[in-house]
Amino acid sequence: MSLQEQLETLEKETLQQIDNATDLDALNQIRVQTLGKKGPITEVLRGMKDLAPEERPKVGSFANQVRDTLTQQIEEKKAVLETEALNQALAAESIDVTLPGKQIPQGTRHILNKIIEEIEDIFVGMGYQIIEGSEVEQDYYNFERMNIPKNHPARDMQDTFYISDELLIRTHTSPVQARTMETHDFSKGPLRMISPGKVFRRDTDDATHSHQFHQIEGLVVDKHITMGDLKGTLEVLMKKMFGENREVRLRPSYFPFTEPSVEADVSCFKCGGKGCNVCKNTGWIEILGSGMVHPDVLEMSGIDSREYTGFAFGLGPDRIAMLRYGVNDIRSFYLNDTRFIDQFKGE
Ligand code: 2NL
Repeated sequence: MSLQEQLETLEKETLQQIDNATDLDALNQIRVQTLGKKGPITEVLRGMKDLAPEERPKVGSFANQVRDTLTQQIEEKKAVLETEALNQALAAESIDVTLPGKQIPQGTRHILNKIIEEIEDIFVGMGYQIIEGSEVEQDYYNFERMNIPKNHPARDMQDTFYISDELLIRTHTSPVQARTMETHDFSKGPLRMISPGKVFRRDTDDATHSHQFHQIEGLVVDKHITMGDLKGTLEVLMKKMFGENREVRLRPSYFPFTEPSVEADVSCFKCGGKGCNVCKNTGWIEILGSGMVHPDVLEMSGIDSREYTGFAFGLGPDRIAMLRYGVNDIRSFYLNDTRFIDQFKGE
């Protein structure tokens, strides 16, 4: 077979192969095999030196022509296969944007935190500082400084979890206030603070008691602070929490750290005072304990009780959240069951 004939056969066969190629890999293989350095065309061009000189231009130009034709055909086929591959990928990977998306579950604030933050906002608006302290406390700050010495009967009601004889988890947030009173610089102005946080007691857990619950205590110390300031402050708090028409009633009570001590009631937010199931037909809801800071408590914090007076109160956000949202078991707050808090979404 002459070189010319070999090239014709090669062209014919390769064109057929190109036509048959179904993917880019196969096509690339054809290209390498026919047009590559070790391929037949290179081989033919290399064999030209054995030809008669007058044959060389003819065979050479034919070889180039075959190479150009094959190169062009491969390029064209490549474009076709690439388009096909792209269309296939597009079809396989197509996304139906009209399908409903995957729902990302959205959480909600815990109603207990909602109440706490609401109360914080009210007091920040009246110029109070919010101060959080340690849940682990010394017996000294938790009890002694609150006028509850060892063996005082009030320790019975506030038994707690002891880490050692002198270290415990706090039964109220009062130690935060005791610590603040001893460091406050009264030359810079009065002390106005609230301390929200977790507190602990050795209570048997039932619908209204939990061994861990929350407290927000408030404290104002300055010259000339009176029970009138206390009542006015509580009225602002209750009106903002339960409605403008609420009234506050004070009843005598006892706490070791206040003198005099009072129990504060708010007129019922559900019936307005006529009597209903929320206020147990009394028209009033018991809401917090408070009083004038005991002079001994001031003195123990290094404050001159002849010059300074103060009022303090303590309230339970768990109880307020239960009243507001109609929750009848305090333990629901601590179950970590999202079905519970989800009920109050959007409230
Ligand atoms: C209640 C009663 C109360 C206080 C807390 C207090 C703090 C200092 C000085 C004096 Cl530093 N008192 N706190 C006063 C009266 C009552 O809590 O039944 N809470 C739920």
